[in-house]
Formats: sequence, structure tokens, C-alpha cells
Amino acid sequence: MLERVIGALNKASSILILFHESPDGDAVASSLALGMALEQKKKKVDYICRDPIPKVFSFLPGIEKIRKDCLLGDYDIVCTVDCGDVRRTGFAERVKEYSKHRTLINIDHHLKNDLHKIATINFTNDKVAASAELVFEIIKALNAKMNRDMATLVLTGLYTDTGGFQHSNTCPRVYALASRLMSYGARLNKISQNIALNKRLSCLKLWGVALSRIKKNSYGIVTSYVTSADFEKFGANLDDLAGVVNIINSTPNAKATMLFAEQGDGTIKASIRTESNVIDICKIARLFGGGGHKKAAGFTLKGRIIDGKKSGWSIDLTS
Ligand SMILES: [Mn+2]
Repeated sequence: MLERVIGALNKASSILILFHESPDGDAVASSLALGMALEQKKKKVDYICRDPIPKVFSFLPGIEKIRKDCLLGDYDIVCTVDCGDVRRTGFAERVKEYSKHRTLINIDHHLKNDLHKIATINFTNDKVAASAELVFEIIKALNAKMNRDMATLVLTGLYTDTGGFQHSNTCPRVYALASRLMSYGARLNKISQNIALNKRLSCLKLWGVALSRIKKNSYGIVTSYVTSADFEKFGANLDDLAGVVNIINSTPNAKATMLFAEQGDGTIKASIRTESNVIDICKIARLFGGGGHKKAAGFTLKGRIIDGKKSGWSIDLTS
């Protein structure tokens, strides 16, 4: 499949790179790395994402190039990166239409999904830790020169999707690639400074609330929640919540962790994590119309959180 991807990219003169809504580090950084390699090959490259890019990623080289919208038809190729599902591209109808007549390349490490069915070429592998690993292979096969910025971008994807090399998808291959990227000059220190450290005060206070509400039931399922009122109280936003679910999941003997957050628009975002090899939480997320990976997934519900204080909390799905 790699040869087909390279063949198509070499022939194209303009390429649109599209990555998933509520973007994470892997989506943003892998897309920018791929684009940088293609720009080196004198291609016209644009980047789109439906949602705003979280501020923690502002240090990434090329971040200012990402746009909110554009006409897909203007490009010879559309590459979707890390999307998981056509719905998550944020432009489902347009991507479906585009794929009927033009070349759609799907680069992803999520399990086979509907994007898989409509793409002209799939360069996918759900055994790798991050889309960044796949993008690295493409960059190499394009014979692009791996510079410091590109290496930093690929390493950012690897870093974020392995939770800073802590999740169970961190394997010898991941470390070997990280080592290679650092030998190209990738700035690991800058990545960890920006992503893991340097938390805003509002973010830490929000985490405090989420952590204080941890409950573990008799099945070993750990839950917590944050409400719109919490976000308002601390001047925090949804981006600030990223990462705390992993800390909650460090509860001893937790089978799985679920964090519910009101998004302020009448919906609740649920993030699920597990370190167990026998539970596939992506299947749970899919039951609710969401998706993700075996060990990190999520979904969205319509409703609101009722904070019952002493009597506990619940989710009201009727509102
Ligand atoms: Mn990813």
C-alpha cells in the first residue's frame, strides 16, 4: 500500500490534508509533518480541521497554516489523517462525494471503519501506536529530508498518543522510532514542556475538581465528572480537561475509567480509558455512537449532569 500512496502523492500537485475534529496531538502533528515533507517535494499543501486547534499545540512548526474550511474539489488528493471515521473528518458529506471521483488517501491507526470503505488508498495499521508512525514511513518513502521540525512533529504524535510513553502501546518499536527522531534533532524537551508541563492554573483547578469526585464501583469502574458550572468557575475550557482522565485511570486496580464532561451545548463528552488487555472500550464507545481505540475511546451523549452532592450524581438524558 505504501507504494501506491507514494505513487499517487508523487503524481499530484495539490494535496489537502484533513484531520479529525476535536484534534489531538497525533492528528495535528502528523498532518503537519506529512505536509512539510510534501512541501519539500514542491507540492501545494493545505491543512484543514473543522475545530479550533488546542493552544498547547501552538509551539508546533507550521501550526498557523491550518485552516477551518476550503473546497475539497480544488485538490488532486485529499489525505485524511488519524480520523477513525468519516464522520470525524467534520466534512463527512463532502469527503464521501470527493471519494467518488477523486483520490482519497486514508492514513490511520484506528480500527477499520467506514472511511476505510470509501478511500481510494488505505494506508492503515491498527497495530501502531500513532498515525505519526505511518506518516514517518511515508516521509521516508518520499525521500524527503527529515529535518529538526519534521522530527519534532512526528515525535509529538508519538508522544501524545502514548501518553508521554506511558500507555501500554509503548513498545520497543516506539522507543526505537523516538530515538531515531531525536537523532534527527527532535525537541523532546520542548514537547514535554508544552504538552505535559506548563498547565494553566484554570486547568489544574479543573483537574482538582475532577480528581476530587473520583468514585470506584464494585466492578472496578472508576468515574468522575465535570459540569459546565465547573468550567465557568475556573475559566477553563474543554482543552484543559485533556490528560486528567489518564490520571484518574491510575486509580489502583481500575478496570476502566470514565470521565463525563458537560460541553456547554447540551451534550456530555465521555472519555474512557483502560489499561486492561481483555477489555475493548472502543466497543463500549461504539454502542453510544462514539469510537477510538481498544484502550482509549470516547463518545458524546445528549443530556446534562445532575450534581446531587451527597446523594451522588447522575446523567439526565431527557434534557
Ligand atoms: Mn492517533
